[in-house]
This record gives sequence, structure tokens and C-alpha cells, in this order.
Amino acid sequence: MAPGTDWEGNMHRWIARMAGLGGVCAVSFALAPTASAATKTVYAGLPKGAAKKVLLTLPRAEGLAVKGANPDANAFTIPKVTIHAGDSVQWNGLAANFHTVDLPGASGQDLPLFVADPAHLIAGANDAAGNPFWFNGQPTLGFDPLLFSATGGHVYDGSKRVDSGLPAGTSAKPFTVKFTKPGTYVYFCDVHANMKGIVVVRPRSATVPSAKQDAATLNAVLKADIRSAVKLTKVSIPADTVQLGRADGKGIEFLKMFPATLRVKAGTTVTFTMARGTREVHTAAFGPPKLLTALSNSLGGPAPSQQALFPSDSPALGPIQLSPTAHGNGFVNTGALDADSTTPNQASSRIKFTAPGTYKFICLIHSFMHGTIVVK
Ligand SMILES: [Cu+2]
Repeated sequence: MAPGTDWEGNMHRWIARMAGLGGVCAVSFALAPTASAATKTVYAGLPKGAAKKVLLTLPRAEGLAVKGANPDANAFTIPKVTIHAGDSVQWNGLAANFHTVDLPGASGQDLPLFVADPAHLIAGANDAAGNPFWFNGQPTLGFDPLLFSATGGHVYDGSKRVDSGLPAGTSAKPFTVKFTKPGTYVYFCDVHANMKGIVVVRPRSATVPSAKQDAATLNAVLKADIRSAVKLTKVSIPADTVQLGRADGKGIEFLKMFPATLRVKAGTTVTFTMARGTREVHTAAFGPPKLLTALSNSLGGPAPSQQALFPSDSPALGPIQLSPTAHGNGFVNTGALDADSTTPNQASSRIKFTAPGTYKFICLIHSFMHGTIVVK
């Protein structure tokens, strides 16, 4: 996700605060370098500098269609790195771009970002009209507590999980892991679905790419990213549809509503859909701006509002109905949407606009993503 994402900023601040309150001292690991041990760098997201600048100027170059699109890469750049046994990999950009490194050990599975807690069922969640929301009685959704600190240390042989945890503070240090045993190791980002990378560890006698070769690989990846972003500017959206962001399926994403303004006739059902292959989670939420801000802010803390994460109306009942008096104050929410088959979230949601008016909405996870439905 792009730096400046509200949710990420809030999470950073909150995790940093937790670390402070817990009295956890920062321990600096001085990995004693042996004579021949080397460290290679992998970027989580795009490296600072030239490539990022090109991506960030893309909307201007490609015209108004993607103005303010917040292009981003939910990918490890470079995706596959080859080292000698005994060498280390250093991941940069975890804090700046809000990613984790999860080397899953024998499990082979990454950790979920959200977990449902069946020991705590939702109770007392009412709308502005005083009516209970349909999701009362469901398990409470929250961030996976396993991700609030790093686990497993800084040495990996494929047997036991090593996880950076969520980055604490935007100045968090790079995460470095030493690989002791030859093998091919797949690792994940716990925040973004399908964001993964590979570390190939070769015996010391084998050859591995030189620094120059790695630099050429990085350059090629960045060029491909930019080509892909240019292609994404040309995607067209079906009628009566809002797409929450654009994605190439390989990590390049635009964080904007497409279109930002949609005009429909009263009685139209609009589909709010995630882009195919997106690694993000978004919502489309309508209602009083103060309420939406409060809901959005709650996602940066230890007790995310269930009203922010769940659909405002049971998906079993068909399209959500929106009028200025829905739920007492015009609130409706698609709830968390994603394109990840391993979560219970839907990839799209339908909202029927029954009364003329101008309806503004935001993504509660990325509150800089906003749009308007004008109903005639
Ligand atoms: Cu990520």
C-alpha cells in the first residue's frame, strides 16, 4: 500500500505505542559477519528513488483517467533472490510500504491478517435508528495478535517460522535473516494476499548471481512494473459498476475508485467490485462523514469497529438498499471486500439506489479513496 495510507499510519502509531507500553527494549542484532558471508537486499514494494518517481508521475503522463491513482507495488522487488548458505537477505521498505516478511517454516502457510474470534461474539452493535445490525452474534473480527511483534529470530533453515511482524513505526529498521541450509524457500507478506517471494540458497561451492546481475534483474523488474502500470491506465469499467482500485494481478495496483463519479437513475443497482487479482482489501461505505472517519480510524487500533468490517446488511438478502434514511442516517457499507479465496470476504457487493440525491463514499481502509454516486 502507498505511504500515507491512513490505516497504515494508524497501525504504525498503534504498534509503536504498544511496544512502548510493553516496555520492550529494542535489541540490536549485530550479526557477526564471517569472512565470506554476504547480504543481498530485497525491496518490499518499490525501492525509493527513480522507479518510484516514474510510477508516481504516471497519472499526469497518462491523463485524467487515473489522476490521483496512487500507484503502488504489492510485490517483492526482486521476487527471487539466490544466495549462498550462510548468507543473509535484508528486506527494505517493510515499514514505508506496510508489508511483512513471513518465512512460514514447515507449515508452508502464511499467517492471516485478520482472525475471527469465536470466544467473543459481537453483541450490542446497533445502527443510528437503534436497530441491531445483522452481524450481532458473529465472531468478532480483529487483527491477528501474532503479527504485533516479530517471531522466530533472524536465522532460517526452513523448519520454524521466522516472521517480521507488522512494522512498528515508519522508521522501522530493515529485516535481516540468515539462511543456513541450501534449499528453495517461499515466503509471504501477511498483509497482502498472494504477495510472495523466493529465496534460493545454494551450497557455498555453487555459483550465485553477482551484484551486477542482481542490479540488472532489479532494473528489468522495475521496467516491467512501469509497463504494467501504463497498461492499467487503459482498463475500461462496465456500466453501473464501480471498481475499487485497479490491479495487474502481479502486485501493481492503483488505489482509487473507478470511476470517481458515477451517474445513474433512481432504482439502479450498482456493483462495487474488486479488481481481479488485487492483493488489497477495500470497502465502499456511505453515510455521515464524521461516522465514516470514526469507523476508518478504528481500523488503526486494537479494537477495529465491526461496523467497518462487516457488510451493513446481510449478503443473503440481495442488494443493499441505500436511501438518505438507510439505517437511520444513510449509512451503508459493503464491508471488507477482497479477491482472496482464503478469506470469508466477498469480491463484490451490490447497492440499490432508491432515491435521487448525491451519495459520497470512501474506502474505510484507505480513506483517501473516495467516490460519488449521483442519482437522478
Ligand atoms: Cu504486503
